[in-house]
Amino acid sequence: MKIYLDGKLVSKEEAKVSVFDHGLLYGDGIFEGIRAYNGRVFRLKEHLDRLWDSARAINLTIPITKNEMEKALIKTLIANKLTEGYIRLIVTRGVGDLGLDPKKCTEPPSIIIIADKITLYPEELYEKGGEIITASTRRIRPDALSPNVKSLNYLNNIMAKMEATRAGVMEAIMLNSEGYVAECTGDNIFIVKNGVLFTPPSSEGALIGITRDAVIELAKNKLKMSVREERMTSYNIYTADECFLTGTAAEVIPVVCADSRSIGDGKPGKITTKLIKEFKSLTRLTGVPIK
Ligand code: PXG
Repeated sequence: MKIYLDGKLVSKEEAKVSVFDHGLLYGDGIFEGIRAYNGRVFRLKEHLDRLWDSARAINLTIPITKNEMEKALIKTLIANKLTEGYIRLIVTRGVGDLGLDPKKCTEPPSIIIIADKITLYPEELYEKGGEIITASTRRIRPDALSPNVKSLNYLNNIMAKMEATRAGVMEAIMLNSEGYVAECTGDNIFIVKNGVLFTPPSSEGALIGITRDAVIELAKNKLKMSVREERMTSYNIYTADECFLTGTAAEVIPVVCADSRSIGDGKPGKITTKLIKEFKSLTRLTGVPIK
């Protein structure tokens, strides 16, 4: 396995960062999780735009251009002979001292690109649907830290994920500080009610997921559905006709049970199934070629 680290492709063993990197000391840095399908990188421009927005929001200057980042990413995929897989882009604040102040980071931000085969959710989950719970861990308030900054600090999401694991379910709903549904720990959440697709807006604490955007487009353009970004409560989830999650890793995954309530008829919904099919074909036919 070859890892891109600050302009060089190195082995897994050589791919090390300093203990004084503020990415480690403070979670001061940003990342993206991207996927390649069938020899193409899915929505690469959108991922790079989001990474650059995260950087701008935390006042971090990425020391290369988007074009150079794209080239480095493609080079990493080719070096690992991957035409499908998961790509993690990481930019840390860089090496500094033990103080918080990023001005003390004397070396430029570290750029890391890891490309690997993806560990998928079991196929059975897509066919039968999965179960979720509501975590007691709340999403950080969007007025404290925007959910759109994909920072290296995922602690509250990790604590919520541990609650899901402890409960033996695939994911956990995270509520915002007011108790409204924000999203899941690494996925966005959607419901279908009376033929309309609903998902919480970013102002409720949801990351504007790239998969979320793709699914909204597919619902509008291919399924001719009305889509509403609206505040929702647990009640809306429990009484939904259908529910599903979206994310780069999970793609579109049906939810058939939430907090022990069966959703709809307890099977993946018709609209969910159609969206899974549309999303599959979109990922196979579009994207930046790996060459
Ligand atoms: N919400 C959060 C909090 C996320 O971290 C999503 C939604 C979905 O966004 P995309 O753009 O992927 O459709 C994410 C996704 C993983 C993993 O390995 C995924 C994410 C972060 C860390 C790990 O499943 N981000």
